[in-house]
Amino acid sequence: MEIVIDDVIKTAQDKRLASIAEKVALGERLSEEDALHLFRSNELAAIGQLAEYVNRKKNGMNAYFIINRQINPTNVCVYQCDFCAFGVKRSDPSAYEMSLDEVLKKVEETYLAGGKEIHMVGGIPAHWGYEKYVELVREIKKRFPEVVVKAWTAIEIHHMAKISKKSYEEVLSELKEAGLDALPGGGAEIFSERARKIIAPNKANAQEYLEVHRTAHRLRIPTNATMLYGHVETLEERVEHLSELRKIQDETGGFQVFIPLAYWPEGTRLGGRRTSSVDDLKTIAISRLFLDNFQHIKAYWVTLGEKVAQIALNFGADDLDGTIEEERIVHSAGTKSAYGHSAQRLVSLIKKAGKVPVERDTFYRVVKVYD
Ligand code: V47
Repeated sequence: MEIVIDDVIKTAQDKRLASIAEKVALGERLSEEDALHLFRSNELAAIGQLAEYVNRKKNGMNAYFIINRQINPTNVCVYQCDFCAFGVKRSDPSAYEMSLDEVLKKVEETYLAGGKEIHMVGGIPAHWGYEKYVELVREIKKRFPEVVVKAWTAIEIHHMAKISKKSYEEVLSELKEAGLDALPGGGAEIFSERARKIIAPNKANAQEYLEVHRTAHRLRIPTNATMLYGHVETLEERVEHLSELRKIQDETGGFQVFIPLAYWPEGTRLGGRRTSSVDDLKTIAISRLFLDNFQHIKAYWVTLGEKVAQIALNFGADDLDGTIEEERIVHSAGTKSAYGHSAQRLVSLIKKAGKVPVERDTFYRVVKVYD
């Protein structure tokens, strides 16, 4: 179905929405005030239509997924952020650490099943030295050179720099040399200093997160970006977060995809409530509209749930992430989605959303089109 923006312009009850629709039709950049207006608006269908108009211009009818696996080598973490139910102290009965062999076994299973990507992040244990992070990457790449290693968040990179007394550039160059291909977007949470102080006061701050990504881009390591929303942040703080990312993307062009992450409260010290589906869809759509310099917006089925993720593919998103196999971080916080999905299931979700399923690699190169 073709999306006609004129309908939105003509039928919008609200004048500001009509003028935003005009900007979208002309391909003009939205301002922070525009984004805030959309967050405060109840015109969900119109906002979704505008976002989907932009998405189809950028990505046509394609909706991407990847055959991948998440590996979290440990849940032991010094930071103990209040929004996170995954990281525990080393003394906690649920604490675990995988051996190198255990990690390699998981990579092998994925490789044999046609997997294209290992997404590896974890807690940050005080007793791990810098070499441990490099070794995990090096050993995976040595045994499975065809597998793309997307590993370690900016928070982990910052931590490695701290304990090794190296610069971000040195750490990232050494990891790249060991086989690191890309950085995932985790750890961004929310950039606002006020909100970060409440939910994650101890770990790398926003400027440090952004500097790691900037450095990675300079070294030609592509990265992803995230935003955790639905906890203590205000709508203004969400817009500020998107705006920071848009500025860096203008400078470097190194971000591949933006992933809004809906907060799940179960088992966290922060508590609170789940986001509504309306908020989830609006956040996806506004991200698509505001981040005009990002090619892809991911509807992460783990945090959104499969059904909302499927609808999000008609609200501006063009990617579902992947098969994942065993997601642990958001499951610790109560998500009801599956731990992993078969490629066939993702293909079916995408087809039923009216889109063309496209299997991709980490860098959004097409592996297979399911016509
Ligand atoms: O950084 C932690 C989030 C992130 C909770 O780059 C929570 O392609 C919801 O970043 N409720 C890790 N979310 C996941 C992540 C990610 C996932 C998929 C793809 C990519 C990518 C990145 O999970 C953490 C944090 O922001 N998280 N606790 C929670 N209670």
